[in-house]
Formats: sequence, C-alpha cells, structure tokens
Amino acid sequence: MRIKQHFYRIHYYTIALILLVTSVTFYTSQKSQVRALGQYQNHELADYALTFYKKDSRGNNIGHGGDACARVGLGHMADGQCKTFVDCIVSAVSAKTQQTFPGYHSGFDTHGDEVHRNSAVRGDIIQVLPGAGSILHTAIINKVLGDGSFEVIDSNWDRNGLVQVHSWRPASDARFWRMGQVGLNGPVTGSLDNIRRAPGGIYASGWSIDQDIPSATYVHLYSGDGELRPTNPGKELYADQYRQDIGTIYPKYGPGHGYSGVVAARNAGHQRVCAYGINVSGTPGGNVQLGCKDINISPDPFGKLESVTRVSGGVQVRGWTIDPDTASSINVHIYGGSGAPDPTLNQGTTALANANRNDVAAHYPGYGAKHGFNVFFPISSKKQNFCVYAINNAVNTHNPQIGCKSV
Ligand SMILES: [Ca+2]
Ligand SMILES: [Ca+2]
Repeated sequence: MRIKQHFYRIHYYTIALILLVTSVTFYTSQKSQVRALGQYQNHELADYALTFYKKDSRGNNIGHGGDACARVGLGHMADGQCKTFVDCIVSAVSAKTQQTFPGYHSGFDTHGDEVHRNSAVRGDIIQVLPGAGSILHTAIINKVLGDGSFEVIDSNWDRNGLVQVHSWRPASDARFWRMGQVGLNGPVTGSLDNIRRAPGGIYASGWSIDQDIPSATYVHLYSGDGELRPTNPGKELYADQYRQDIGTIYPKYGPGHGYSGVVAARNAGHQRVCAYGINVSGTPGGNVQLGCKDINISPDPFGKLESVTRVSGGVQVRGWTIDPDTASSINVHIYGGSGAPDPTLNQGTTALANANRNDVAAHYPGYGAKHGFNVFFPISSKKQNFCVYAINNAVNTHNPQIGCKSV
C-alpha cells in the first residue's frame, strides 16, 4: 500500500513536471518568436526609406538605392538593387540587429514574421520570390491602397538603381514580411456580457480582443460548471461581430470583436457558463477567462392561459406556450369539467400552439413568434373549470399546467 502510494506520488510529480516544462517551453518559444522582431516601430522602415527618395529641380529621381548601404558602412552592397536597398534600410533602422543579407530572399523569414497580404501595414516588406511568371522584386509599403494594391518605396524599379515611390499590385504569390513592432501589445481581454436560455441550450454574448493584433479571435464557451474540462459541453465561436461600442473604446482594434452563440447545457438545474478568450497563436500571452454567469435550466414548457370566453356552442381558449428546449410550436391539451388532465373523467381537446404572437417573440428572443393558441372548444354551457397543459417536446417528461379558469 505504502509503495503504491509512493509510486503514485512520484508519477503525479513527474506528470506535473512534464506539464510545467511543456508549458514553460511553449510560452518561451512563443515569446522568442515575437522578440525576433526589431525593437522599433515597423513604420520607421518606411520613414527612413523615404529619406533616400530625392528629385532634382526638374522632377527627376536622383536618390540612389546604394546610398542607404553606404550610410551603414555596407559599401560593398551599394549596387542599388531592390533587395540590397531594403536590406540596408532594415540594417540601419534595427541598429544592425537584423542583418537580412546576403541572398535574394534570405533573412526576412528568420528575422521577421510573415504576415497575410490582407493584414499588411506601412513598413511591411513585399517580396516576389523566384517563381513562374513573376518578376522578382522587393519593396517597402508606404501606404496600403486597398484592393491588393500598395504604394511602395523601392530601388531599381526602372532598372536604374534609383529610389522611387509608386503604386504596385504585386502578384498573388508575393510574400509579406514584418520586421518591426506595430504598436499593439497586451493580453487577451473581453467580457461575457449576457446569457439566457435558448433553443439547444444557453445563448451567450460578449466580446474579446487579443491586444497583440487587430484581427478577430476565437472564444470558447463552457457550460456545466464552466471549467475547461471535457465533461462540460463546449462551443467555439469566432469573435468577429460588429460592436460599435468596442470600436469606440479600442479604436486600434476596430469594432469587429463581438461574439454570440449557443452552448448546450450539461444537465437541467444550475449551470455555470464561462467564456474564454483564446490567445492568438504566435503572440505572447495565454487564454483568459472573460467571465462566468449562472443560469437555472428547466426542460419544462411554460406559458399563460390568458382567457376562456363563453361563445355559442362552447368556449374560446386563448394563450401561449413555449418549450425552452426548442423554437418549434408545441401542443396544448385543454380539459373542462374539474380541469384535471384525465380523459376518462373530463372532456378534453388538443391544439398546436402555432399562432403568431409577436409580443411573446419580443420577450423570448430566439424562439420565434409561433407559440399562440386561440382554440374553440365545443362543450356544454354548464359552468366548469378549464385547465390548459403544455405538452413537453420530449416524451415521458413533465407537461405542466399553465393555467385554469372557471366559466
Ligand atoms: Ca496574445
Ligand atoms: Ca422540453
């Protein structure tokens, strides 16, 4: 017994140590990848490159790309080629911490981060690599013009070794490199704003931002006790919905950070829903719990018997009912006599509660309007008790009484 306990203890510590080492390694490797970027603002590459863009009094370009290399003591590279011009700009702005030469396409991948064409910003480097049908070129973005076009600063665009500023729409196989910081950094932040019962489970809404990047991120919802465990139902949502309020508070990140969706409930009764903002892979930081909220989950229908009115030949019975598990209409059973739900004792009738009730829909979002009933029940004019029962969407479950009236 003692030996066994001892074994388990060692085993436990070993697992804990492995987990610790794994998580530390993971964190460190993510961190070092980002630290590889130069400790300067990415736009400084464009600012500095522009200082080599010169014209004479007649408007002719006279700035030579090679001047950028001579300036940093790289005279041997002062040939004015497009790639060497960018190499020397990066070398100068990074205080020689990012030496991206020699070679045509070497250096940007090991000293910088590749970024998607759609998220390129000022100072990013565009490079068309050797490939079918493309002309090799390297340039620095001065402006993002949209629609895949950029205003770029480069050298040797006209095969004359001169620095130019011009618009360019690089071929689809162009690659984009980021060498500096874009001025965004910080942990995942956000909120779980609201939860409510919905068809299929629990609806949750809120927002999330990974403050390292402006792009949309993922959010994971968990129900049950809200913890990140496999026994709890989970749901992954993409937090890209428009939220004007968040765009106002976080203008660098824009308004596209809202999320909403439904996570299944683990069981009836008390449920806790927690939302987790997912750290964007390759950026510092980890996942962050954005908030938790509690809700009581009932599988039983609810509703209201609003009126029972005497009409010629019977009664008119009016009301509405919803089963919280579904947006579909459910049946109601109506009994006269004593009102007890027993067809051997009392006369009854049944109806599908599918009449439009926009007032009910407004009160219970996600369920639609088809929950009303307005039923003629042919029955004797003798005074009796009328009771309405809502029929659960699941068989062999509780069909609650939603009201009685004597007329
Ligand atoms: Ca991050
Ligand atoms: Ca139900």
